[in-house]
Amino acid sequence: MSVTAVLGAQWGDEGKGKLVDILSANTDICARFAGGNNAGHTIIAPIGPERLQTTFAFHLLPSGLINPAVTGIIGPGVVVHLPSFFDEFDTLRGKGLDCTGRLFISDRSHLVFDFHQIVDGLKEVELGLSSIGTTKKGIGPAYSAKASRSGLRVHHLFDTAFADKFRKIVEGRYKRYGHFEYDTEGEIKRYQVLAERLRPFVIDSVVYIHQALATGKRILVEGANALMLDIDYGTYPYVTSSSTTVGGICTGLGIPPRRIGKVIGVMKAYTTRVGGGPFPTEQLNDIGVHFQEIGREFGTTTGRRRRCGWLDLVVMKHSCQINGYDVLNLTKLDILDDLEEIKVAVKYLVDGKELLGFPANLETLKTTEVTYVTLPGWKTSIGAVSSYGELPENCKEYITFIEEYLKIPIEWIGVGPGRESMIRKE
Ligand code: 2SA
Ligand code: GDP
Ligand code: MG
Repeated sequence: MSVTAVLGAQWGDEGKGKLVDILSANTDICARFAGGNNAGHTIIAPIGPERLQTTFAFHLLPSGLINPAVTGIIGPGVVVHLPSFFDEFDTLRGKGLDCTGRLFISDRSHLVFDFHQIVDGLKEVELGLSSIGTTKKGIGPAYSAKASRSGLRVHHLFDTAFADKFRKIVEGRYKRYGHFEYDTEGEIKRYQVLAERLRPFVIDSVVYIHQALATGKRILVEGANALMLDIDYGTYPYVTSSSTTVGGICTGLGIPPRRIGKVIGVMKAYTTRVGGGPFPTEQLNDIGVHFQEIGREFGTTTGRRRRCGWLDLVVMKHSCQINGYDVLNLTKLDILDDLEEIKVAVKYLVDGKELLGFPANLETLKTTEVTYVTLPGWKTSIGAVSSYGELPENCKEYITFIEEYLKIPIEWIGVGPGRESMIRKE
């Protein structure tokens, strides 16, 4: 099977980018199927003849592009803010990573405009105390337009009717949100220029991907955001607006389910989330601060401080059921190095009765009591460990506990941010 998928198993920022970068060594094509430039994937890798250790932040472009032999595809399920697309392209080029001629975008991808970003902010203000805590990148408004069949896709940029359609859509936004500062005519002119620059990047991704599959090319699918932010299976409405699950690969890239081979779930050794919404194992105490500080838990896109808490295996079970991971990548295990004891959530109780799944209703979640198991810490630095056998016994016990609970093997273990800090457990 030539399609491998890497998906976020919790609330995002599990370290998907790092695994995608590692797997790219054996990949021909790296493709994104959902989300937009709300995603933020940080990768630390050597580049150029001098092998200079460099930090890259990917938002819209697939992280696999660090390998110069990889072709990147932005699929139809992705929403694209063109100015950000080119900014990212140019920033990468400035760091020595040129993606010219090996990055393509589907003609079916929907466009995110600045007015979507303005509306994103206005919607958050309307929500007041129950705001989602979005990245304000216009993701929700762009997917709303897509679902209500009033969005503009990449191919529309090349139609003579583009300007008229654009004006009509902005008028519609004024009717809904009142007048806001926006230079509609200036935007239309800007998009004429952007469209010309984009032309060589645009493809029919269905044809491209199916030719690639037919000729045995290896495709690596990079998830953005994560299962608990999925529009259907996440903590709705505190979610993003796309299908971040395995199903999103089929709809967002036009790949049939039977062509998807290995599905790898990336999970952090503890839990983080950015923005509002429920977080049953959140630690608003020294432990939470420890994870934030030692784990450097700040947003890659917005710089926001991430909320932190213990590993939640009830969340992980929900995630495993929906995505059917073949194997897992446990990341940031090194961040637990100093802890005396480590807690893991294993059960949710409501009125003393165990819930069989992660509840849909957030009101139910408010009355949920979390049951933890406490495991001993290893109090040793594992940052320099390069094989499973060298890990401290208590650390191995933590890994085994997770594997036995989820009944899924952990194949990859992250012990530091760099490309080299990844243990493969065969
Ligand atoms: P949006 O902007 O409409 O998708 O926001 C909806 C919710 O989804 C969350 N979300 C994220 N959560 C974690 N990481 C994300 N990417 C960046 C990163 C975030 C950043 O990698 O660090 O830089 O702040 C991401 N993108 C969206 C968001 O917090 C809302 O809860
Ligand atoms: P993504 O959105 O899932 O790709 O994750 P992010 O890049 O937003 O956040 C993960 C952060 O953790 C990045 O800064 C990574 O460099 C870092 N990271 C990834 N894996 C590890 C690990 O195993 N240990 C440590 N200490 N840092 C890691
Ligand atoms: Mg991230």
